[in-house]
Amino acid sequence: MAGNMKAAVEMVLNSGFQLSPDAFEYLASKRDPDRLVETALKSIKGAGSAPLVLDRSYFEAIETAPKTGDTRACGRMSTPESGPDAEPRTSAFARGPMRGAAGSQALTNDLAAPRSEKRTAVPTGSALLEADGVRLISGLERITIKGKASDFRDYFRDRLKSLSTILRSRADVGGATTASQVPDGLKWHKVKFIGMVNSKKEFRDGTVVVELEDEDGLVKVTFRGDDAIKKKAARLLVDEVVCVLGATRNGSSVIAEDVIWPDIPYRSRTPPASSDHAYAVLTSDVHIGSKTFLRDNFERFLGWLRGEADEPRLNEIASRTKYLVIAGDLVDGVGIYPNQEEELEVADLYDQYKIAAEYLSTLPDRIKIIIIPGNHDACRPTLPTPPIYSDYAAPLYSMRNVLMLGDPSFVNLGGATFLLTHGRSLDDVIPFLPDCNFREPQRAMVELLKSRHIAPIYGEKTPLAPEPKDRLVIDPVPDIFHAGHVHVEGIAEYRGVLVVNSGTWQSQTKYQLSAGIVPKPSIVPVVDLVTMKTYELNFS
Ligand code: D5M
Ligand code: FE
Ligand code: ZN
Repeated sequence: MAGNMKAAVEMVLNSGFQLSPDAFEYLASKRDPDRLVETALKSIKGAGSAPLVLDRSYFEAIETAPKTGDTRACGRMSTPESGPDAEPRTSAFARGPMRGAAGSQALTNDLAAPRSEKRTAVPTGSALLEADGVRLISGLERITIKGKASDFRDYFRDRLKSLSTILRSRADVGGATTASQVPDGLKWHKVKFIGMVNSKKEFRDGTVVVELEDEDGLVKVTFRGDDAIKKKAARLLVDEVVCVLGATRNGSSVIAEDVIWPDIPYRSRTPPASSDHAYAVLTSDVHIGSKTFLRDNFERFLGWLRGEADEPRLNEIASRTKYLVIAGDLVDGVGIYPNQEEELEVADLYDQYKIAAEYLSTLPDRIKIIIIPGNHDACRPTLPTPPIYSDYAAPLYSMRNVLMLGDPSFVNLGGATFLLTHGRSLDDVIPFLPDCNFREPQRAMVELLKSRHIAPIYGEKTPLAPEPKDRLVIDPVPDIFHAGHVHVEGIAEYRGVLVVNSGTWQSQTKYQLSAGIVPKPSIVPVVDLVTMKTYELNFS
């Protein structure tokens, strides 16, 4: 692919948009596709609506628009219907970059990566933190997407490979074949195979039919009969990787008897040698800049961390706090959703980060602050997400006790391995997971651990970057899995892993009111890193 085509595709994907196959072909036939894309992205920025999939006609119209005129109104922007059945699914391995997230996320593209971001290495402060018990495992990668039509095929191939390896490490998956190796034409032949869920259909009588695939083919799996197997079928998410046990019926069709998820092994953690109790304070979704930011509560929280509480026991915990982890949405951002400006108290993104840094600067230097991006932050909208742009968040980058990481990040703090992610995919998985809801996001987080993936479903609200290695696979198994995004605080324990959703500092927004989302703000989970005992401190 010509260099400028590569740049063009990269620009589109990094801005969170997708190209339809015909747009891809059209751009590839042009001498300067990168300039065409640049113009298109600018026009989207000014358009106030949010397309996701850019098709050929869009670029054609941009190109034929009068050069001096406003190109905003030109071109057709196609937004795909959301939902797994909105369009016929093709094999994941044949998917181009046309399937993708719909809706609100695309608006975040109003924010272009600042130019300086491309030239300068991002300072992170990591060197300063090593002496403080901070060991980074991953989270600072900046992977350049090749920009080829085959990127998604390679991405899903890696997802299947990584999750198959995890599955095969289980004793009960031993000897499993892959989906395409299921024998054709043999009747009532016992089979056990691994595949990625390509599609799932539920029928009125309760029967569920799932297609499981690998690169070389797919097999149709029918779930019917007792409640136990139907329950397993109900839990299957599209695009996750599982092992199915069953019997062949005819052709390449199988009746399922059991499903095995990659899952995490039971673990008992050896506490760090130190008996010196160090605490990590977990928070997220501060939304500085929003009119609904609960400033008084947040200031009370910071006051507690500075040791200003009345209760000696609370001051004791504060004095032993070594880490403050912020799992995204530190600020409310700008241009994240339509008419957001009406709900902003601080309309300038630079000012929002300046205020954030002023707040965090009031904390003692001994508290190391780890920050990852959320969908409201100044960052690339696709997952994995590199750290917040250093241009916008410069005041944070200049703080010696702040470590800016990407989403997801694996980082060891005081002997405990944290998996940090903002948790955007919770919006995608919660509606599909039985027994999960937005009032207890920690339950869905446990399901993500079972799937061993941070964003199993592709094509809903969470846009994924087709990096050659699927960094959203949960590996290694963390001691603490920390996310936010849902604005509801909740804690669970699953097979020795502490699962925390850290809530918010924002009261109910207009959107949340209309959608019936009730936030649980100003509650802060605090973890004793030696015993893993947790406390929930309420600052409302
Ligand atoms: O998201 C906070 C929560 O509210 C999260 O569960 C998504 C939901 N939310 C907020 N705004 C929207 C819109 N416009 N569409 C769908 N869902 C939404 P946060 O990332 O803080 O905005
Ligand atoms: Fe949020
Ligand atoms: Zn969020």
